[in-house]
Amino acid sequence: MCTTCGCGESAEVTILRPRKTDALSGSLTLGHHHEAEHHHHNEKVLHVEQDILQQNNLLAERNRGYFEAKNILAINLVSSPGSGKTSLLEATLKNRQKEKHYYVIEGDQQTMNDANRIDATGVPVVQVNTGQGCHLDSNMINKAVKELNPDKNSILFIENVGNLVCPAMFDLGENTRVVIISVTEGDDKPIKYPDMFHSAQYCIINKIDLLPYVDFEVEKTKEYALRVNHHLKFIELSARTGEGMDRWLALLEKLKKQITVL
Ligand SMILES: Nc1nc2c(ncn2[C@@H]2O[C@H](COP(=O)(O)OP(=O)(O)OP(=O)(O)O)[C@@H](O)[C@H]2O)c(=O)[nH]1
Ligand SMILES: [Mg+2]
Repeated sequence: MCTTCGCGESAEVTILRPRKTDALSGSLTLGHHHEAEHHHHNEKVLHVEQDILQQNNLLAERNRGYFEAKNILAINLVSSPGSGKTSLLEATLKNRQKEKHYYVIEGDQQTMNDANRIDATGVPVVQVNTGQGCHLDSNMINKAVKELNPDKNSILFIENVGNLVCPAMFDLGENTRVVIISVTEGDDKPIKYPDMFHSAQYCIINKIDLLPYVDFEVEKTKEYALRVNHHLKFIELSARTGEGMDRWLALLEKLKKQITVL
């Protein structure tokens, strides 16, 4: 269970069976007494959740103000575990422009593994270990940014904890949110985890080098993702082979120009 957002104490649970198994079909009906208990319990969870999110949003606005004042492009990378967030960052930082300054905040429940990988590229990085927490929040970013003390006009990448659910709810004060889906995950992820795809502006479809070996239809994924967020823009790439990386690097360039105050 996540001790920070309380997501383990799920507010609303619907239990359904597929239509085909007719004899067993339909949702599981909870008894009246049980239902009432659940309702009461849900209300409590909801209030706690609102308080946590409100606090988070206030501090996220302060982070946003700080980024704005220093002309920092802050990008929040979100995905399920193993989609290739760190690999994308490694490939990006190896291609970095010498005149620009880059910083990374790494989020994981445990280990320094990802921070060590970024450190090997020579870019300043801090690791946030969330323990039992399943997402980064604006307070963690506030502290990590103070530790990093990024230069004006720099680019700050925030790699969120691998999780397609909770990070969607937590604004970190970033300028841009990028969701990554890799082709080994199945093309229905956008409709199974709509909040994450709804909250992002860009979607990277990673590991396209593996497309010949897996059942994954890129067009179907895009169609599903557009159903939940019709503004979403896509980049298909392979962090491994470098195919499509030019489009990602061009996007970073465009985003950097957009936030620059002349
Ligand atoms: N074939 C292939 N493998 C990739 C690609 N990108 C990442 N991988 C592999 O996928 C695995 C997970 O990559 P990471 O970059 O650690 O993924 P992550 O999203 O940072 O994982 P967490 O931080 O644990 O959530 C590693 O074994 C990578 O080498 C890719 O484009 N193609
Ligand atoms: Mg990682």
